[in-house]
Amino acid sequence: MKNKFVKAIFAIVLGSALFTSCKPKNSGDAVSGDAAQKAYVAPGKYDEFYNFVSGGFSGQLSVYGLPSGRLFRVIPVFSVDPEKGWGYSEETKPMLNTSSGFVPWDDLHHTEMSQTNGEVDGRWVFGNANNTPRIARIDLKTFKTAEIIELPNSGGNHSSPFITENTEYVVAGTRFSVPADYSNGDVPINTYKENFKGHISFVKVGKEGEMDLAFQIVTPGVNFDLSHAGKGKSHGWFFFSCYNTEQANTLLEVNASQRDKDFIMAVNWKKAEEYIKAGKGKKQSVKYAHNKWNEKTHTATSEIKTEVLVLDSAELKDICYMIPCPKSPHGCDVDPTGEYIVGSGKLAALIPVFSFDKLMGAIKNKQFEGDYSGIPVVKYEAALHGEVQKPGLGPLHTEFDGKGNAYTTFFVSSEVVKWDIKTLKVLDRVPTYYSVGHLCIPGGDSKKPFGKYLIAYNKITKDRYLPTGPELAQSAQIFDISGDKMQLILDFPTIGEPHYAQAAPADLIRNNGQLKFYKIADNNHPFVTKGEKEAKVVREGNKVHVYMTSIRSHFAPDNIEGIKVGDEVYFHVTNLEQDWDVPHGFAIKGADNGELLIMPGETTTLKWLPKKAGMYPMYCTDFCSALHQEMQGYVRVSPAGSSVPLTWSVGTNLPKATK
Ligand code: K7E
Ligand code: CUA
Repeated sequence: MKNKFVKAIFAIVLGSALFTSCKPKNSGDAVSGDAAQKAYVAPGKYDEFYNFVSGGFSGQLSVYGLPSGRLFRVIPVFSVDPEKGWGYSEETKPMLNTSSGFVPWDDLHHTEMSQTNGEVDGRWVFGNANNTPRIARIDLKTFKTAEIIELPNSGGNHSSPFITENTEYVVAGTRFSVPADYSNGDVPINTYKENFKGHISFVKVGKEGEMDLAFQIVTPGVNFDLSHAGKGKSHGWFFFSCYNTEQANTLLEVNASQRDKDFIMAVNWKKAEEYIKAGKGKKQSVKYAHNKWNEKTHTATSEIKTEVLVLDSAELKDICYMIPCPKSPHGCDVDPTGEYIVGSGKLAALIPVFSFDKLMGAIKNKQFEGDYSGIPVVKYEAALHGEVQKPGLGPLHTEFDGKGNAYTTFFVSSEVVKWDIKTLKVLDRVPTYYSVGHLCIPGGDSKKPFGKYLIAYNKITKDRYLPTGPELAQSAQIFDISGDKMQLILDFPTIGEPHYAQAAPADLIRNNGQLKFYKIADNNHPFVTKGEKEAKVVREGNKVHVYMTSIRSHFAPDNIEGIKVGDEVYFHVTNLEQDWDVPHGFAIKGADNGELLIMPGETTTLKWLPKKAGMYPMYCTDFCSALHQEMQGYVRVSPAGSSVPLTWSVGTNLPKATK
């Protein structure tokens, strides 16, 4: 009892340390002479790497250049973005559909790029939605979200979206265990131990990137935190860190910090595939949305699916194994050879490194210390390669440089520590400003890291930037890691809160067939207007469809009369341009949504509900030519029941309408 109390106090003290973190010494003089030169990318020159950074609670993904830290683009993923009309145009709304309806926000923590043979291939980047569990695929030819799949039986899709070495699967584990969707969830919360279950999802990725929820594995109720696929020799396995193996349902900061060790769960997914083939999966009825963007119709569709195959980890004894891992592990990282698995206990004072070969031996020789709700628990020492002693405080995440070194972030002691994977010796440490979370080395979680730079993503900037009111910037810091010692070369503020990130050589993406514009001839949007002559306005009851075109520097039509209060007006704007980087925008006064930003050759729709009779200007929002400011028009709105005829024109005066 007393011991428990002491433990609780310890947890609280450590908890507040986690909260505040310490400021490293010598924070002022960390930048040395040639840093500016190393981060400098001359005007007109390209960066060496693209950096895809999660936006955390912004729900977006942002794209920066390395080593300049220049921001190129914010890609809307799980959150609406009026800048691009994402979630505001009729075509994009289905992308944010879920089994709970339209969900216009989420929390994106992890990005993961597609791989071929364990190497980053530059085709897609995946992102997770934490809150309403989803996985998105972003197409790197268009830098656009192409697909979103929802995950049933989950709550808090945190250990996601990590992929296997040939992008066979994108894999996700639930953070919150919950009663499965196919069971009765209306149960007392304190029945966690009986009723709450974990589910991990295997989403198959097709040749064109199309996702399909292949199967799930049901596990005991714990919190899955992070994961990574095995690679090379460990290809076919997946590793998930889990905490709250105490199965607490309240005050987790104390109650989920009781056990000395939680687990890394090793999953033999090749075996799971065999069981699925052998018909061992149970069909469960669930509801989840699957949303796809179509590049020909320039429109998203959302389909609600109703079934998933579930394998039971307690029944099928040889797909899941628990490896004890000290103190609420967070990061779970696999080195480029696939041999070493690094667990980072948030409350641990050491880093355990497990050996895949030893794990296989331990499983073969049944070196178990019992089971955890039916899942065999491998003996800690039997799977352990060794421990990094006294590396720092609060290890979170590890990346690799491909030269035998690992780099781990420490939130509490605010530093990045470099250590040797084989000898487990600490080689170097540098302070971060401050409270680093994730880090990224280009290709740093693949078989072939590109090394050179390390980016630390920090939670707190305190005194690093000019103050901006109650909330200060979050930031990234770039270190040159080409030498023996890490060298800080640049700080840059980020959009949203950065968590995990990926980086790839610029050429890989620049030369992957970047789309410059959509061919107007291939535009199959149901409301496309392929030339100005086809522009028209069609009334169907109270619905009015405006078939509109945009080209430098006018809309057709640009004068519309005969719209009435009570109408539902749809502006289907086709951008007729056939040239790179000539979007047009569209906005109309009083519209209760965003603008449209229409790419060349694309058709996009704005829904507008005029509420009052009057004159409504509309205009192009993107400075497209010298006469952009002339790119405008008027819509006349008359009272409901008015007899003003429906007319439209461009370049001619409308006939005088009757009163
Ligand atoms: Cu460490 Cu949500 Cu990946 Cu952030 S998580 S730091
Ligand atoms: Cu089109 Cu401005």
